[in-house]
Formats: sequence, C-alpha cells, structure tokens
Amino acid sequence: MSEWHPTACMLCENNCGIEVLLSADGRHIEKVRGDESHPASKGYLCQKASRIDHYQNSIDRITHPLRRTEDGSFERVDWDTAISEVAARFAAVRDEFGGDKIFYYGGGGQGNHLPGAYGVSTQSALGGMYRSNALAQEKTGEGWVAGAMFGAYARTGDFENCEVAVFIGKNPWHSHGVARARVTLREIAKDPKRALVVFDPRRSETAELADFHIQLKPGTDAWALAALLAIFLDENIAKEDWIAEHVSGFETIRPLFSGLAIAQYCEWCGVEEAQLRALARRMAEAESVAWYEDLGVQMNRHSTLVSYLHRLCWLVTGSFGKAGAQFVVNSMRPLMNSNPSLARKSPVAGDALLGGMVPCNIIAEEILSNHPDRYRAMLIETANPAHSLADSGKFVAAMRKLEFSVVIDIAMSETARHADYILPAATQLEKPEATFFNFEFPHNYFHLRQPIMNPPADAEVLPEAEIHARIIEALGEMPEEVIGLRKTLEQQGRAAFAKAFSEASRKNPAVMRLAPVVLYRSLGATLPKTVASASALWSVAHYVASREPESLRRAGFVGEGADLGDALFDRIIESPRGLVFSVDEHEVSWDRVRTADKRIKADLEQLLPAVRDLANGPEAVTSAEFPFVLSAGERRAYTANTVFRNPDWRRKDRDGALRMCAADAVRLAIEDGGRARLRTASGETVVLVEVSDRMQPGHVSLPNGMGLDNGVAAGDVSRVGAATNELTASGHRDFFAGTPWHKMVPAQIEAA
Ligand SMILES: Nc1nc2c(c(=O)[nH]1)N[C@H]1C(S)=C(S)[C@@H](COP(=O)(O)OP(=O)(O)OC[C@H]3O[C@@H](n4cnc5c(=O)[nH]c(N)nc54)[C@H](O)[C@@H]3O)O[C@H]1N2
Ligand SMILES: Nc1nc2c(c(=O)[nH]1)N[C@H]1C(S)=C(S)[C@@H](COP(=O)(O)OP(=O)(O)OC[C@H]3O[C@@H](n4cnc5c(=O)[nH]c(N)nc54)[C@H](O)[C@@H]3O)O[C@H]1N2
Ligand code: SF4
Ligand SMILES: [Mo]
Repeated sequence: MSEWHPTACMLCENNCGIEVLLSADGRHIEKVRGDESHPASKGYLCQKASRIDHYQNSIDRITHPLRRTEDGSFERVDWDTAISEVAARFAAVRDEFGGDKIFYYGGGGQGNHLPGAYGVSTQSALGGMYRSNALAQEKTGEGWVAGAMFGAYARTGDFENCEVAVFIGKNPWHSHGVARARVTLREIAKDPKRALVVFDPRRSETAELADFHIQLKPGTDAWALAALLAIFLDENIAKEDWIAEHVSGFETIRPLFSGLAIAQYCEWCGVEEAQLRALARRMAEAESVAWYEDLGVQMNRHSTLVSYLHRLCWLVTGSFGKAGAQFVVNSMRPLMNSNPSLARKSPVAGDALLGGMVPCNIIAEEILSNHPDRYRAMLIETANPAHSLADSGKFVAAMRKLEFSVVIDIAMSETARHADYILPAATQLEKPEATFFNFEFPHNYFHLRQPIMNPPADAEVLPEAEIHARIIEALGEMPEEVIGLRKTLEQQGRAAFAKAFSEASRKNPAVMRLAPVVLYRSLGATLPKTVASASALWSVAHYVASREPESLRRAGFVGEGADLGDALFDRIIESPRGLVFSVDEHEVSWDRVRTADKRIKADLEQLLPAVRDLANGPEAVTSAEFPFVLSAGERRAYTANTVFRNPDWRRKDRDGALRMCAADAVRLAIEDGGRARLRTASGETVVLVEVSDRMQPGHVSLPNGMGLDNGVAAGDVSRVGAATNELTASGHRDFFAGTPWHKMVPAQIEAA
C-alpha cells in the first residue's frame, strides 16, 4: 500500500493534521508526515507524531469485553452479556440509591471528544447528574474567572500577530497549545520589533528563547502579577482610556494595586524590580499583547487568583478584541460552560461545580465518606483517573468501594484494572473521531477524521456511539421516536427530518436529552460507516449555525436556519482533512462578551479578599522534613499523558528523570544518571536523576504520564518511571476551584 491516509495526531490539543502510510495488512503505521492541506497545522508536526503506531498497537490493548471475577482477575464475555449485565447493574444502583448517584468521568482525551456526547446520553438515561473530567483539575478556575469577567471563556491570544507574547506557567515549545508552536515562537524571538515573555521558575525551552524570562520562585506568580499591575498604575502607563470605555468595576480594584509595596512583592517572588518595570514599559508601548496561562499556575497555589490577576493584566494593556490580542473563539461546542453561577454544589463536600464539573480532587473523598448522598457507581470513559488524579491510592480505594464501575477504553489502563467491567472501544484510527479543541481565531477549523485502520484480527471492539446506544436500549430508555425519524429521513430527506426531530423533541423531551444516541440510531443508520458514529455532530452543526450564522457565511456556507446547519454538517462529513467552518473579524469578540452591561467586569468580589491577603507574603511550603518543591508533571519531548503505554515509544529520557540543579545534586551527593529516593507526605519512590541547568536550587521536576503498569492483562506487570500521583495529595487544592497543587509538592530527596 502506497497511499497516504489523512488523519490527525491525538497526542495534544493541537491535533495536527497528519498523513500516514500503512503496512500491507493495514494494521501498522509505517510512516507519518504533516498534512500540508490541514487548515490549522499546515504540514507542521513535532517529534512525537511519528510514534503513533504505539497508540494503534498498544501493548496493553484490550480486544474483548471483560468482567471482573471473584478473585479479581478478568474473564472474557461476549458483547450481549456485557451490555445486558452492565445495564442491569446500573439500573439496580439507580433503583436502590437513585440515578443521581451514578457518576460519569472522562468522555474525551487529547484526540477524541465524541465519546463524551454519547456517554452523557447514557448517564442522562440513568438519571445521573454529576460528572467530571481532566478540565476540573486544570481549567475550571480559569473558566470561572473568564465567565465572571467576560461572560465567555476568553482564554488565549493571537500569537501570530501580537507584538508581545506572554506565557505564564506554559512551555509551548514542548506542550504546544499554540498552532505550529515552534515556528511561531521562533518568529517572535527573532523579530527585533517583537518580544517574548515567559514566567517560569525553570529555564524552559520557551524561556530560553525569551526576551524577558521572569524566573520567579515556584508558586509566587500571584505576587509577580500583582506587582506588575501595581507598576502599570505607579508609572501611569495603564491604558486608562480603554479601561474607561470597556471595563466596569475598575475603580473598585484600583486601590488594591496602586500604592502596593512593589519592592516587597518583587522580593517575595524573587524577581528584580527593574526587570518587572522594564517589562511593564515594553508592554505599555506595544501595539498588542497576547497572553496564555497554563499548568505552571493552574496546578499551583492561588491558581484561581492568578487566573484573575492575569486577566487584569489584559485590561491594563488593553489586550482584548483586536488583532494580536485576546479573543473569544466561535467554538464548535464550548469545552466548558462559562456560567459564573456558584449555585450547583457537589452532594457530599458541597463544593461548587465550576463549569458544571465536580472538582477532581474531591471525587474520591466524596465516595469514601459515609454520607448517604455519596456516588455509588461510576462510568469512566477515555480517561485514566487512577493515574491522573491526585493521590492515586485514594482513587483506587474509592473505585473499589463503589457498588459498580465500568471503564470504556482501548487499553488496560491503571483505572480499567480496578473496574467491574471493561468495554473495549475502537481506537481513534478505527472510527470517526474529532475534538472540540478549536481555538483558532479569526479563522476557526474543525476536523472529523475518518477511520483508516482495521482492528486486530480477532478483536471485537465498538465505537462508543454503538456501546452507549446498546446500553440505552438494554435499559429500555431509547425513545421510540427513533424509528419514525429514520423513516422520515429515508422517505422525505434531511429538511423533513430536521422538522420531525424538533417536533419529536417537543413531544418527548427524552429525544433532545438523548439526542446523540437518537441521531446515531436514526441519521447514523443512513450514513456511510466511515462517518455514522459521528452523527451527534448533526445537532452540534445546527447549534453553531443558529448561534453564529454570520461567521459560517463568511466561511462560505449558504442557507438559512436548518439549511445552514445541514450545509455545515455535510461539509464536515465530506472533509477528511478538516475544514474552516468559521471566519470572524477581531471586533466580534466584543459581541461575545456576555456580561449584563456588555463591559468586562474587573471586580470579582469572591477573589478580592485573596488579593488583599497577598500583603501577608507567601506562606511557607517547604519544611525541614520536606525541603524541596517538586513540580510533578512536566511536559517533555517524550511525554503524552497516558495515550502511549509502551515505554519504548520514548527516544530519549525513557525513565523520566527527576531534574535538579547541579548545586542541589552536589549537596546531596547524587551524580547525573544516579538514583535518588524521593519522598512526599503521600508516598515515596526511587527515581533516576538528571542534573539540569534549567532548574533553580530547591526546585525539582518530574515528567507527566510515566510509571504505567504494563502487562496487567498478561499477568506480567512491569513499570518504567515514577507515577507522579502516588506522590501528590488530594487535600492540596485551590480554595476556590479545588484544582490541585501538582506543581508545588513539598518533597524530600536523598541519594539511593
Ligand atoms: N509533550 C507533551 N505535550 C503536551 C502534553 C504531554 O503530555 N506531553 N499534555 C497536554 C496537556 S493535557 C496539557 S494540559 C498541556 C500543558 O502544558 P504546559 O502547562 O505548558 O505544561 P507543563 O510542563 O505541565 O507546565 C508548564 C510550565 O510550568 C512551569 N512551572 C512550574 N511551576 C511554576 C510556577 O510556580 N510558576 C510558573 N509561572 N510556572 C511554573 C514548569 O516549569 C513548566 O515549564 O500540555 C499538552 N501538551
Ligand atoms: N501529577 C500530575 N497529574 C496530572 C497532570 C500533571 O501535570 N501532574 N496533568 C493532568 C492533565 S493536564 C491531564 S489533561 C490529565 C490527563 O489524564 P486523563 O484525562 O486521565 O487522560 P489520559 O492520560 O490522556 O488517558 C486517556 C485514556 O483514554 C484511553 N483512550 C485513548 N483513545 C481512546 C478511545 O478512542 N476511546 C476510549 N474509550 N479510550 C481511549 C487511553 O488508553 C487512556 O487510558 O492528567 C492530569 N494529571
Ligand atoms: S503532539 Fe506534536 S504533532 Fe501531535 S498534535 Fe501535538 S504538536 Fe501536533
Ligand atoms: Mo491537560
């Protein structure tokens, strides 16, 4: 076979378009190259993509439904048995404890967001209400702040056109998140008229290119950003006219920053005041500033507060709603709801459900409590929380305490091995798949990849759409309207179908509530197999068409109402290399500000006390017992969450070394390549040490996604590297969003 097949990389949110060459049997990927015609990546790739055969041919791949036996091992069952038993056991939990006790975790990883649509249908058919996923341990604080200030998830900026680019706790050289990140970073770095700014305690690969590397002490971004804001006011260089025109509540917060003890704050965060003043002046004279915050601050102390201070920096620099600045994208489907209401609470801890999700750090605690309203069953899909959430041991104990748990995955993950049933999904190369990581602006794109590979010869795997449709049928909850809808479609076409669908939803709310599976069983039955299990996108296309018709028209779509939505859906299923679905003008971000007065709200009363508290200085994190700060989960050249499970996929750093500076290594008598015992309040492990001039004294860093247990199904378990969350604690979390402090783990190290 010499044909190049189009698909996308599933290792990070960029989802670069790729083309792959397959082996003669169509079961192995032999070559990978960038897809020049992809609307966002335009042929760009990083070094990880060439390794994706390790995803398709995972050493831990599961190929048959599995049921836990009395002795804790798994036995094969056929699909009919698995589906009917899973449905019956969920129904039993619903009948005894209530459907709201059935928790849904996951629904999407770096490359696949379609499972989430169908999985939520199953949960909803059971009467479930509580759910969560990885966003609730990184982005919910940020999402809430954005929602409260902008009424929308205003998140990143226009790095292609900005004069000054700012990354706070973000290392896009390795983690990407900006399309064609390395090309863009190099362009900014080499242009004398532009400036690159990085806030990072490490000299990261991005920091190395920077004009301003603000190398602060770990966990002190709140003081650095507060001081930066104070300098803007102190030197009278804030964009006051812009603020007067666009912002409400600024006068409430002004006194919190003007007159602040700048020198003291700089000392607390370990930054030269002169450097911060020079940075403020550089920003003030710039035509535009683009900003991006990520895990270095979102998984750290004061994370929600930092998201807030960061956005106040946009205001003093006038960085919103113009070329080169921050924007609000027209997303195909918003990743998170940006409703700033704090009314919905989790049932046991009573924590607010920001973005509609239970904070990840409290899930296990809620289950392990004796509260009558605790969750009793879990459906976990395309996520590996027993590895990715703080304090893995606690999560595993919680899973085992549940009445019932099901994992839908392609591999025997650290989570799957503790489930009662494991249902094997088709991989992202064996079924149609897509993500809603569409953050491009002003031209936004969407990419529905079509299947290009066959599952292994004896495998019985199914796309998630089919799994959920079957569970809902076994529960007897599939709306009977499905049959009529399908007939209408076959006999009268799409326009009549659209009408019939809205009529059916009006008569029976379950049609709308379970729309993804209803669409899959009606529309999907009439579509080619290459796209059938993506039928849920039909309602997504109609939703975006009704909300932002002008953006679609600028992208070349014609029609009104339902016709416009159908035109978009048709183009999605006919574009295996992706398409531009939305074209905007920069000013449109202002229309997407959905606060009551259409102005950006600067005074978030919930966070003002935390701003005032900064005057007391940083609290001590380390102690005599735990003198180091461990950053648990750095993105490196060869890390990719737990998407790849074979440690051999790494061309370098196979063990995932602990990085520390030379001074610390000498003091501890550990050599480069030597071993160290790493201990925290939660656990201990032995790690390989890499002496690195990127680290500052007292700060050490471990990569994410390591320490997987391979070979569980074969009964021959092996592990390479440290599983970071055996070292973290669920109680270490943000006061507001409950997001974890993974970048700030007190630790002790000694030579081993
Ligand atoms: N190669 C690779 N790329 C990935 C992934 C992957 O697994 N591997 N995962 C993807 C995912 S899920 C995500 S969410 C993104 C995350 O992307 P990033 O957030 O960029 O990744 P990290 O390396 O976790 O953290 C970024 C930086 O925060 C710094 N940092 C640590 N402590 C502090 C602090 O106190 N203050 C500041 N300002 N910085 C600090 C670290 O030194 C690090 O350089 O990456 C995505 N891309
Ligand atoms: N200490 C520490 N912990 C962290 C982080 C950190 O920096 N430090 N980073 C955090 C971050 S930002 C994130 S995003 C999370 C990521 O952690 P999780 O959200 O738990 O996700 P992944 O590790 O990507 O695991 C994805 C799972 O999906 C499975 N899978 C792949 N393709 C398919 C498919 O098509 N269908 C199905 N059903 N399953 C599939 C994979 O086999 C794997 O088991 O980890 C978090 N945990
Ligand atoms: S891992 Fe690399 S190739 Fe894959 S999507 Fe991310 S940037 Fe693109
Ligand atoms: Mo993430």
